[in-house]
Amino acid sequence: METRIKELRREIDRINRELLALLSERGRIAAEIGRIQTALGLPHYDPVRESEMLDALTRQNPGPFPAETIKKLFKEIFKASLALEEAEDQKTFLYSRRSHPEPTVVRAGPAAFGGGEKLVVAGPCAIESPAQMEEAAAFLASKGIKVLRGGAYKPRTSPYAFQGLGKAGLKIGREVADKYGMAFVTEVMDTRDVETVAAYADILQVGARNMQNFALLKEVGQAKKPVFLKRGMSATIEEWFYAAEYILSQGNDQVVLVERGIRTYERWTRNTLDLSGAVLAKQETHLPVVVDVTHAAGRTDLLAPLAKAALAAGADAVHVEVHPNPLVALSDNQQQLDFPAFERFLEEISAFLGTGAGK
Ligand SMILES: [Mn+2]
Repeated sequence: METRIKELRREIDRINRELLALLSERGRIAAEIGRIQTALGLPHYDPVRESEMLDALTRQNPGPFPAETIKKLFKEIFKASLALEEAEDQKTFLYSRRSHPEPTVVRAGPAAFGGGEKLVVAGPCAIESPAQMEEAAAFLASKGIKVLRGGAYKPRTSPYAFQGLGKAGLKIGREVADKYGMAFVTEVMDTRDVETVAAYADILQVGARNMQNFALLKEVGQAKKPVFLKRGMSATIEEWFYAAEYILSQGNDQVVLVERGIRTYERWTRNTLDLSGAVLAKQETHLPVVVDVTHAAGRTDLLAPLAKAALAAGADAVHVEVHPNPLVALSDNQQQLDFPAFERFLEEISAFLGTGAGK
């Protein structure tokens, strides 16, 4: 009897090998279909085709397995084939680490994002006057900060709130950044302003409210400048990556992803910092990642703990708003740090910055 079992098991082994060979052949053909579908812009999943195949298989099923078992087994095969087709697609995304295993380093003035150095991006929410920016830049530069922020065009919830100084603000930002050897990052909100902003800024910022402004994404994709792409407050991680793809597909590979908190039911913080989003951005893409703790938290007491967590989790930089006199700031005055508070912030996070800014 035992010899008989051995004999039959040899048969099973042979059939396993044949099944494996057939599965592999099926997988190769499914992947080929997937590539053609991708080229034609057709979806991979076709529920009608799937149910037709299952119907045919249950009709032709000779047993001994019941129809339900055959369905279950083949559904698993279909699922694995679909995953194969979708994985092939992801390879073609420009943002994906699969298509670009080496991390992208984005250089702006004295700063390099994604090259291992941990950076702090800091500055006032809005550019309000030459004196305010001079004071902020002089202080920040003395602390080793290499990237100065400041908004010249401000997206405000109310159309009657301070809208920014526009081109005059850009000039102020450029002048003080040059004076202190810093890179200057500022937001561009309108396709009509991209050329002007690019003439003054080292980094163009696409704000959270514009993350899916596809015309703007294409326009900054054509500007030959690094881009800070903030995650929309209600955007999924995938939508954020697709927004980056818009910029990359225009030939601009200098994209930095900025996590700035997403809108949840929580009211004790302005937004909810999605640290897993930042970590996934590092894992799934080759782009540098910045965590904007100011807009994520909306309150100053959380900035240092969140910044430490972000840097420990692999973020390339943290972004924080600093104002010479936050109480009189024309925007976001509840969440900007004054100079002594920024010094304490830097001290608290310094162990997580390595040899970068703040040391
Ligand atoms: Mn702000």
